[in-house]
Amino acid sequence: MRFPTIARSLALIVLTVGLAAAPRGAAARGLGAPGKFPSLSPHLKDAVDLGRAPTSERHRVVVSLDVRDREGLEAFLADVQDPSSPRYRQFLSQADFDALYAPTPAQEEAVVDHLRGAGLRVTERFPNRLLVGAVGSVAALERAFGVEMHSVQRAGKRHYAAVDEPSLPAEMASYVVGVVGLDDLSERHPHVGSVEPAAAPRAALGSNCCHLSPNDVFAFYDNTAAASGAGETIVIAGAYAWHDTDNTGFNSQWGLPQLPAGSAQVCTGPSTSAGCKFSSQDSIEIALDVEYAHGTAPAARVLNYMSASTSNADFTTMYNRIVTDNPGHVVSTSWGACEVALSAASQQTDDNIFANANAIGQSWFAASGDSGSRDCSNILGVDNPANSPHMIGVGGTRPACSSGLTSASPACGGYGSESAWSGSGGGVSQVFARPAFQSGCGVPAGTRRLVPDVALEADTSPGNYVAENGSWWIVGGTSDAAPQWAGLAAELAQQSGGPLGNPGALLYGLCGTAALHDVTSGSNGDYSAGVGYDLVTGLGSFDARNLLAAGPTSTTTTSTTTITTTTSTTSTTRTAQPSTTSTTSMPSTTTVPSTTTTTAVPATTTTTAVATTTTAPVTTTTTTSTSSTTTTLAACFPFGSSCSTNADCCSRSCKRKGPGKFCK
Ligand SMILES: [Ca+2]
Repeated sequence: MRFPTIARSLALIVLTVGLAAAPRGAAARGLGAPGKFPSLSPHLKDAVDLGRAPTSERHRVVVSLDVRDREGLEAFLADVQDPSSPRYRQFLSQADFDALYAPTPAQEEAVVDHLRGAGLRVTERFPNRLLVGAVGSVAALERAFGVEMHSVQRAGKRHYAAVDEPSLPAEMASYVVGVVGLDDLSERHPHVGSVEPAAAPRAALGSNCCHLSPNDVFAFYDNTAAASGAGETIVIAGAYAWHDTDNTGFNSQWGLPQLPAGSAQVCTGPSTSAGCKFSSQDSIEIALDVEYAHGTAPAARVLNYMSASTSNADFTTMYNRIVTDNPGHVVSTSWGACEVALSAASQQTDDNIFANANAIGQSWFAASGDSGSRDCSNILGVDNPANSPHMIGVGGTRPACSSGLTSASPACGGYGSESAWSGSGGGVSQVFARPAFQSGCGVPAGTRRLVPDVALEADTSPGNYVAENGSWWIVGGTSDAAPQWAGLAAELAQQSGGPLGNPGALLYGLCGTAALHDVTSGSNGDYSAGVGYDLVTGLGSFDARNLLAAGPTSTTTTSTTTITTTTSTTSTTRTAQPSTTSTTSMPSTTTVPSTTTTTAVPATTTTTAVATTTTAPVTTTTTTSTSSTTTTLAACFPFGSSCSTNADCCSRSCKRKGPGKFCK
């Protein structure tokens, strides 16, 4: 939005004041060094200064600590996806990651001490030490970071914002990425392209014909259910709760099993947070996500990790909870914000979290946005976090069934063709460098990260049936596409007998094969789809049967040790290789594919509210909306929680300290 001249000149005053005065009073408090990346909101230049913020206002921030040995971490992430490397698929435990690549305990302790010294309350600490969450008054924030907090107005709304780049004690500047949450000028949005009410599907197909159900996309993308995600967990990273009755109604309508036991909703903030509640307007996103992730991989558990709010600080906290809880191998997010609206510090912080995720074997998928090549107020740009090099960005297509999807024959007959969806987010990142896996397949020359990596059906026409708040809706957007790719990844992980990590190298290596449908027509505005990789649909969409056939399989390789020891021993290691390549001459036997067990259980889920401070015990609130059995989330207690066995602490251990035992 453009502002009148007077507003723009006031906006300039904000910037001028900020630059001239920073860091105001900071030197006196031993501050003076900025973080490694700018934390100020890019939107500050469009905002009108309303003067100093009331000192009693309280805000939540996240201080981000950088990974150690970034080069070593990136080399590991390349090796762990390279079938010729001895580190292939040897993902790290979180404890290994912490020891090798996390900020040091002393660094984290110094940040905590600094925040407390300024009068802030530290609310979150994490095993990977990448974030320290804190809350406090404007006065305390100004003391901690040497900034002035102002009230500002942008696009007709009142906001708050630091008008100076935050400063830190000099010794911290070398390892602090920056501060997230010193303004509320941008927030996360769902990538639901369009929502239209629909009459109950099939019951009134006449005027309502014809939209896609999970069965239709199952047929379209050749999903045979040979692997249906059994034993896997798909995590939805977003905000707002689902209604169990929407899930049960949706699954009954389409003949799907109900969500498997262990499916649950996890609030990553205080249990009273708005982002952890059902919202008749905003829960459409989670409804779409859970229904189509489940539709793609019906035997996989689904967890809804809910951010306390749509703020960047709360989303960052939620992302890191998914990594440090590590409740599943596959994560999908359909929430984003335009790259040009987010600070570099915020984006680097989240990217570090996603790098940790990839290192422990998690595969993350993000919707690439619904505004085509102009993601932000008609400005050429891409969407975050789909732009992260440790994320698979998922764009959108318009599908055409080979037959059916008519009133007379409502079922989709199978794959006909696809063209690019005009809303599919895509383009060139101005923030991130290109990941090594993004090569070949006609990827244009250059050094910047390109978006998206892949695509799937997303056009609002024909659109997908979604049940939410007791009603049926027709929904489109790249939000359709990301959870279905996550479902496919759950099937791949099940087949491979272990986590995939970032599947970028695998997918780009499959360019030109029957595993992927190359999309060659259509445009998202500034870019057109074409042969090979393009900035609208990436590598294209999947053929599930063929991609599973080309993907890693679970193999048991028996290798004789060559080191002479006192006794001749054999060691059995479990490795997996893409079935299309032969990289070893060692004898191998392929284990039987996992038996798919589809268990229909009552779809009641458990809402687990985990206390946000790492020193507080876990509070579990069980909410049952039906009288049927309640499933229970295998709780993953945070660092410092009381525990009885190691299993309580997931990747951590339960150790005695004083009179009790705690997760360490
Ligand atoms: Ca293409």
